[in-house]
Amino acid sequence: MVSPSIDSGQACRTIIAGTAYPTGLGIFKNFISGFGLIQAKSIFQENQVKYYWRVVVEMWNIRMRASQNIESQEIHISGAEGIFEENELSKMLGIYLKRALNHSRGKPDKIYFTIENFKQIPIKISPLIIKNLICNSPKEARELITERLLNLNITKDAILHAFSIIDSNKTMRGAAIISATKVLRFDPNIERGIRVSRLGIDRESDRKFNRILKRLKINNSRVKEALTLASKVAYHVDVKAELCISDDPDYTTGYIASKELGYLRIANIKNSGDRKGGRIFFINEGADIFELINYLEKMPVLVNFENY
Ligand code: WAQ
Ligand code: MG
Repeated sequence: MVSPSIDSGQACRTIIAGTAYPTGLGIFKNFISGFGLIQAKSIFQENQVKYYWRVVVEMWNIRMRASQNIESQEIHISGAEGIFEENELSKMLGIYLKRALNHSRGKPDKIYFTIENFKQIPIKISPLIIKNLICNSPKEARELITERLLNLNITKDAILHAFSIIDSNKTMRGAAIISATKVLRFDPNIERGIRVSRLGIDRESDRKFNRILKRLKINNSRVKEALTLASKVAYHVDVKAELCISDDPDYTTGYIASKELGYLRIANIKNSGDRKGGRIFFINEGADIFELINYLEKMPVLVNFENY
């Protein structure tokens, strides 16, 4: 058996001695150790077997949500999600706490944090392409959204269903999952919706991402988080499109997104001061709802900008 060599090009933090098992071309074998997750990869080069080892740094998912109690009802103020390395946790907790305490929807009286370690290796996906549409009014924006979604074979009934959910007075903290053809809603708790979780930006491409957004003059955490979420959602085979309107009264740019459309930003999607907003996922007929919700909530996904 060939002894393992260290691939210095990978993000090696700790060198671990161990035995590699031949796993076939390009296939990773994962082990959990006290140090973290180890991947041993074998590749064949000129009839030689080489084993490449790397330690995958343990990742953490932070979830924050802030709410206000009004007449015994928990009203959603803000939320945030991300995947981070352990050494980033305290910095990110501070950033999320500041965000929760200074939000345009109001002062929360309860802030929940979930900080969860996971061992599953995130899948890496490419981001949707960013495009911009200048709209002069919410009415014009809705006409345009309708036109684009009809082109994706989403029915008029489904589009009106989506707008009626966004226009309702009860702001959810998650997204509604609805049929792209009929007036049907699938997420089990319609007061809450489904929260897309375990998503983040691949550190290896973060600098490139910042450069791209700087060039577009939109380098801020709101755009980064929305594009990351839209990319994870659109990646699922049964998601036809997403519509997003912020529930923050001071943020009037929203988007529609899909594999075909990309991430289509729409200015003046609502009037300033409007506290209504939400996210809607239009899905294919016959989709496995349980599997889809599991993917959205549980599957760790990192967006990588290397090939953008
Ligand atoms: N999963 C599912 N739904 C969510 C999540 C999540 N992780 N986070 C928020 N939502 C839903 C929830 O219903 C909110 O009320 C709604 O989305 C809006 O959330 O390119 O700021 O955080 O300039 O207010 C998009 C445009 C901004 C960014 C979106 O949304 C750009 C935004 P907000
Ligand atoms: Mg909001």
